[in-house]
Amino acid sequence: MNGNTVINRPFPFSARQFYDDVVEGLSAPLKRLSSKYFYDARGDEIFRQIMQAPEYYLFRCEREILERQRAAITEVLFSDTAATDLVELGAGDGTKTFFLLEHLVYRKYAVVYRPIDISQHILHTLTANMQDRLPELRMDAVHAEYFDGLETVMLRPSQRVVVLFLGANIGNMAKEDAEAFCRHLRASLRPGDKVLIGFDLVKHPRIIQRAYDDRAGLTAAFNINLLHRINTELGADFNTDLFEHYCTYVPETGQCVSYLVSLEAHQVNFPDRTVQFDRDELIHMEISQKYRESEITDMASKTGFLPLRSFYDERRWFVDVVWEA
Ligand code: AVJ
Repeated sequence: MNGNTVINRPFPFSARQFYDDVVEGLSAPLKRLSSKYFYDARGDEIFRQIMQAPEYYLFRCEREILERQRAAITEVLFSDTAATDLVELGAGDGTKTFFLLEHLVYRKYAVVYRPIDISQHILHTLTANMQDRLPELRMDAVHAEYFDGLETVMLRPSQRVVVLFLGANIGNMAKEDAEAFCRHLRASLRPGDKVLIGFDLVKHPRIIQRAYDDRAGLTAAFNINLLHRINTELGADFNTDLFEHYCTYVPETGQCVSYLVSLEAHQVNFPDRTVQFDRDELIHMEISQKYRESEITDMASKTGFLPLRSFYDERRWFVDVVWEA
């Protein structure tokens, strides 16, 4: 049971799928690439540096919540001691989740930790870290996209399920997509199952803008790295010097959007086609949606969840909500 290995079921995406997505995105009138492809080994590394960047407050806010309020969070999430599958969507290296897991192990809760991530590389790091720091923790990592992974986990005989969706990962979806996501999540759960979702809250626009435009250029490198990945894995010939990262935050919509801007007219070759770029043409790379409290409550009621409690950091810049299915 406690194999502590990374399980590859089902494979998250094939090179074919990646190629098709990239070609489709770059053929659209407004070119786009999906931020879900940011996380190769190098992307994982850059993201871990972003989490340490002074401008990227999200990580520190949520760490504060999970570190200081883990007892209260555990009480709401695990109201009794029934055996539970603790599923985490987009677990990453588990630095913040560790605080919760440590508490659960210490209090001898009957949980199996089932982290799901699109990056096989980070799951190996996560598994090694947990094995090292919490050897008694029962865990099985699943290399998959969110719902494929969740489906795999839900195939198991009926244990209670708690789903963690931390870090404002939900922000990578536009609001309508996040709503569809929550509806789907609710449909995958049984009444009484619970979720803990991390939302980044609206705040002074400059603070948000800077989090995605750090002085050290980590966010820029994070975006540019996807072009390198496309070169390496799909045989394209992007010249990354011809692209610059640009990001803008619009307070009315709560959307922070990242782009790569083509600095000159040029073309990029793929094995079976070429893609034309105009000067100043954009590639839409990533959305990081920020939420008002009322929007979060609305999201719960529209998607069939009952809000139980909200946990904030001291500055109220970030919230982890517990909802019941
Ligand atoms: C991991 C999706 C939460 O949108 O804040 C960080 C990714 N992108 N800096 C975010 C990210 C640029 C991050 N999430």
